[in-house]
Amino acid sequence: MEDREYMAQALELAKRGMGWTSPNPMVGAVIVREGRVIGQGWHEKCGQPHAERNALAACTERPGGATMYVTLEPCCHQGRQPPCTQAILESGIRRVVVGAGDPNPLVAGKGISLLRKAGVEVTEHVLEPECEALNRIFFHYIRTGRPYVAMKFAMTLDGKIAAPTGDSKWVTGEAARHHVHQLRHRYTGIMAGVGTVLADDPLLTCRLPGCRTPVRIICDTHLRTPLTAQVVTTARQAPTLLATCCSDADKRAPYEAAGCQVLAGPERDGHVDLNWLMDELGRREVDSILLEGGGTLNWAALEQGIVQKVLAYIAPKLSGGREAKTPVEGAGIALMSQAFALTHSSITRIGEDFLIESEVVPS
Ligand code: AOF
Ligand code: ZN
Repeated sequence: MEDREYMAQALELAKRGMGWTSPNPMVGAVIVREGRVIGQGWHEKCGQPHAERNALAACTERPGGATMYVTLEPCCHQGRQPPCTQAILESGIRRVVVGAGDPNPLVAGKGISLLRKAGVEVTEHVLEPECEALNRIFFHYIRTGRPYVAMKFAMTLDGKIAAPTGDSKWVTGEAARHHVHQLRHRYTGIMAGVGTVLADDPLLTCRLPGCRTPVRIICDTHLRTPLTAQVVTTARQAPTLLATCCSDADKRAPYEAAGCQVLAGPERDGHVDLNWLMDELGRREVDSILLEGGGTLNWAALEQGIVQKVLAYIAPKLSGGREAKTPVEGAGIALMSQAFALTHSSITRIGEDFLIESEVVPS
């Protein structure tokens, strides 16, 4: 087998950590000697051993002289875990094949040069685009200190997220809705606006078995979330954070008593300043957010430049109605030439519906 094939195997292993490793990356490692896989492992959970140590621990033969395939540059710093470079050197591994470099400033090429200086042969950039794509969230978070934001919405083919009456159960079919729950498992936070809470009283949790519970972030400028809303009454089972501009301690107290965290900050255009909020959430190790906003919050998020990805579920049906809600509202752009540009678009069929995924071109 070639380097690329073993790296593909390491990538598949890395994906097993999906949803559990944040704010760490997903990493997989395969150890090969004379065409035989003698050990493999992946980073299973943040705070637990890295992929390289798991692969070494799983070796069925002594790894001296073998080759290690790893999707991310081995770390050389002491974090929650000891440096992987040290484990590699102690094991006697002779060659390391790396997928992507680690942009963490504590590593950033130093892991690879340390191995080379110690006499280990290092081959870089094997399946690099795939290895980078796997960790878009980690790469964004480690570079900016802010969460990677994916805007998700479901609409009819004529661009409505609800009927003119406001009814929205359901725009997409069961398969697409199941897919959204899988997404919720992958993101550390789910964000919605108070308008969505008032209209739908959503639970905003992941309801798949064995799923991680995301933190629910509600943008609520004037603290209008009802104390009877599900996101408040269930705050002790799944964390809820209310982001507000209201600094009135008396108004905040009942939410805090119900187990919610209330973050008060500056206002921008009459709403919570989303750039401030992203900095605050990044500091709390929220590396990723699934934005399930209505049109107002979605527009504000786009306009304030905090969105990295768009996930549009499109149902092959028509609603009509001039007043029916659309996914992105606000003032909108003046000229089509000013539209937010999207790139790397792909389309997938999910049941009867379609999912278009695109990345936002930074402006
Ligand atoms: C690797 N292999 O499997 C992972 C790496 O706090 P720690 O010790 O877990 O370190 C986290 C950092 O280590 C993280 O920011 C990233 O740079 C790297 N993650 N490195 O060699 C792994 N998960
Ligand atoms: Zn490591």
